[in-house]
Amino acid sequence: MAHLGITRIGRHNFHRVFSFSLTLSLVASAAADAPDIVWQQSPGGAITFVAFAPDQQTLASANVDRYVNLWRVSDGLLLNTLTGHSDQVRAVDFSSDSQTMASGSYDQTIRLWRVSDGALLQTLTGHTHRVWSVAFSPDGQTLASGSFDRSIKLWRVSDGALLNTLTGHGNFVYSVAFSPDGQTLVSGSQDQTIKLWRVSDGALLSTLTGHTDSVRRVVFSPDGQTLASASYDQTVRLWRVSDGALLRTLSGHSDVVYTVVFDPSGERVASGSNDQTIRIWRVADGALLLTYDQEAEPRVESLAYAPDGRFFAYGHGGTVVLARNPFAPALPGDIDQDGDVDLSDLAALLAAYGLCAGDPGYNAAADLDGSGCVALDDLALLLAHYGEGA
Ligand SMILES: [Ca+2]
Ligand SMILES: [Ca+2]
Repeated sequence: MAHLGITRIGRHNFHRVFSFSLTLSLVASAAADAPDIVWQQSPGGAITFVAFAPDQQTLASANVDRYVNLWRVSDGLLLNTLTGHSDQVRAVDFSSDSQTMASGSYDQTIRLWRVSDGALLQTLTGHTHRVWSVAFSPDGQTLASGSFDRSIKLWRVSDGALLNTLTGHGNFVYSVAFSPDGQTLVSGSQDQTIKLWRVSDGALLSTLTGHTDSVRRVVFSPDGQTLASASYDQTVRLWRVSDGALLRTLSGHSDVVYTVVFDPSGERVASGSNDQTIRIWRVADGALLLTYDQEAEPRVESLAYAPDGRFFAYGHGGTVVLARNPFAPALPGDIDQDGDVDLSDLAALLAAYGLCAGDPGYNAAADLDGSGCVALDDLALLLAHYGEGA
């Protein structure tokens, strides 16, 4: 009950701060709010990784207890538990068609699973140390994996054949990710560097230096032009892909940063740290937009944005959480801006129905199409989105 109370207060705080920032064109960065939680589940041991299926039907959470849980995004129902790994599962990723999921484990294997029924499709063996990262290519035909054996391996998904082994990192590989066009692979390592590789032949394209401790996660922006990296040096860094230039260093976390992800718009990154906070930053100028302080809760090791940008998920300790993205694109029809389109919005529209700018009682927020009058087109727009966000 105490937790629910905290959640509720956080949501109110958020709306107050958000309105305030809109009014004064200020950015609220000081408030340590709680996320607006949709659901949370605590299946067992510490959550190590979370990932949404691209169709947003399923959220996967991996944990130290050697299994992966698949959750229904809409309500947090447990759909399946994928067992078989013999040690911690450290990473999961979905194919672009949402039908296949890969998991990487301390047991040195990668497993491919059919999402619909949890059937094990393949077990990929070849790494000689813990697997820390897995990533499907955008076309779903190739899987990349990063391991404590210091190598990156590329596998053919259809038959599990090993296509290439990329070597060059001087220490553990923590993270791998494909560029959106599938041509380039990025990796982050305990050797403090980020490397870019050409997927077609495995050639090393460049090595980005600057972090002063392990690079634990590195990801491409949705447009493929920027990289974000999370490091044990307590910073998040943004890099330009074209020439490897360091664009920005995001400082503020007071302990190691485990993870960083771009939101689907590419305008923000969210980072999770051992300092128990999630921070959301604006890419354009590096401004810290929001800090969620989990306070007594354990570290935040995993984060993911839902593909449509309305939610984000994270693991803290043994709990996997689905929360609303405070910077989600506005829902058409959400007149009172409370995150859903429902009866209160319809009532607000009807109260102003037929009124035009200048009339007493005219409500510009209810004039959804900005025509100057609240009329049938606005009502139709609202009804078309009725029930969304709930
Ligand atoms: Ca509403
Ligand atoms: Ca209108």
